[in-house]
Amino acid sequence: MQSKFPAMLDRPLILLSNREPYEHVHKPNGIEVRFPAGGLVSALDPILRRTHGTWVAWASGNADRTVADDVGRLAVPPGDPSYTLRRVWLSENDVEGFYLGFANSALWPLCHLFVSKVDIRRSDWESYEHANRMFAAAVVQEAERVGGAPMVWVHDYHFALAPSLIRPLVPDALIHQFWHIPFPPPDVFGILPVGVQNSLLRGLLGNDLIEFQTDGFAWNFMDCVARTLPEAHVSLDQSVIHLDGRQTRVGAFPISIDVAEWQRLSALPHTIDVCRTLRQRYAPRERQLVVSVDRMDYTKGIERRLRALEHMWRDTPERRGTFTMLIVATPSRTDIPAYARLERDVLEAIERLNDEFRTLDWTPIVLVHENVDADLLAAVYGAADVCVVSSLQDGMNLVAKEFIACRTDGNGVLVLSRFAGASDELSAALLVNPFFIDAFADTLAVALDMPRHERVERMAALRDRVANATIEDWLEGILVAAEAADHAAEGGAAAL
Ligand code: GDG
Repeated sequence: MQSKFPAMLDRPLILLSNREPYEHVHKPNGIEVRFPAGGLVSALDPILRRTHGTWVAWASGNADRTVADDVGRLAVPPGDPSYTLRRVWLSENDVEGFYLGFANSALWPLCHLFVSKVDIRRSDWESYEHANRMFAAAVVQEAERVGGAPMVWVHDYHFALAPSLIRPLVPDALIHQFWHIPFPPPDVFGILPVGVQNSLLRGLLGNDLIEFQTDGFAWNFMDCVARTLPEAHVSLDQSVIHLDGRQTRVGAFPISIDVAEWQRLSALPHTIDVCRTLRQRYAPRERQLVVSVDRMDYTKGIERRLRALEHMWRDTPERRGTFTMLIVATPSRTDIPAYARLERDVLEAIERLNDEFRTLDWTPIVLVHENVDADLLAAVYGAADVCVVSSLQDGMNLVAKEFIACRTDGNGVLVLSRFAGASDELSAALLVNPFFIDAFADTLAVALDMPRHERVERMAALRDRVANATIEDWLEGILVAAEAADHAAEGGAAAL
């Protein structure tokens, strides 16, 4: 494994993300450790374990202070420590303005093209600036602690300003950023106040390299820079932007999963037992099982999925009772009104559909609305005849890849939104437009009726793709590009 990361071994790694990989919370029986759900943490924790670096993140747990030292450091994973977690404390005001406010009520909906959900408040923006300064200061401190010329790897839309704040204070650092979510086209980006647009883009251009999930998002970013910052020089054909005597490279690096880990989870005796129980309970005899796994987020198209099911059961009554829909929807950002509304609407819709279509021996939709362990997810993936990913916009979508990795039996159908970044790679899935409800229902029917030889053929193609583009391959690709950006920066002044 180590041999795949030669470049990273040269520089100590400091990773910055909003979400921390381990959160400590007070429980009646003492302090409990939680592993927050979400694509970012699932993808990056294995990398930190292998590289023994430092992860700087927001201390979100109410017992986080108790288990960290005075500065906020502790060794993780608990019980088997291999890297340093540096926690950053945010006040309630910071959480409100930076996290719930500008990051998740302005940037998140903006980047996912939900313009009607974008809320811009001056105080949220000021809070975003303040939080970026605090996290950047923590990164600088960690850089001083570890010494040498670090590789600072910033993650996501919470920290668009951090790179240009860190750069002058750690001049030897190689700084790059992975943008996990879509990047919007200029017309949508232009909804932000002009000063905010400038700050965000200039902040991001403090990076040596910016990694997006797809070419489309990388082009959107370059387009936004070209239109917003006339003083920047954007070279589209070379994917390089020059500004203020520095250069930033831009590229597409589709994220993936730890395939071996998901295969290990799916082979555990406990997982196999749960898988069998799920089938006995929800898919007895000829009945099929359709599953979905998401954070409860309006970008994931959960409501559209329910509408497609309703359409199908109403229009083709003979389909009733032929399959059960198991929805795992993990609570997420419940303090934001749009999320609280979504949760209420989804729960109501499920209750209504179950009331309307249920029979004596069939409950149409089963909802698991809690954070579950990864081995249970592996059991859900393994038990499914069909897995549905219906995102309205999605940077990548790891669930699609996890489902494929868990299908060591070579069976199972993936129905995948063409608005998820994953659809660029997973063309052997049944691609669907979740906005077009009739066609969505038709595609579900095709998935349910697919002959075995076609399921197996498609799954073989999907498994081939995922096996050849794992999280290690993703990391290697980024490190090679970061190293190239590093060398280019050394000779960069001459090139200008
Ligand atoms: C962002 C981008 C991009 C879900 N519920 C539970 C749980 N999960 C895990 C899944 C999967 C992850 O959360 C969800 O990943 P996604 O990729 O679907 O989505 P986001 O959280 O929105 O992530 C996305 C990703 O970043 C990576 O770059 O793909 O486009 O939006 O790994 O398994 N995990 C556990 N319990 C749950 O209840 N343990």
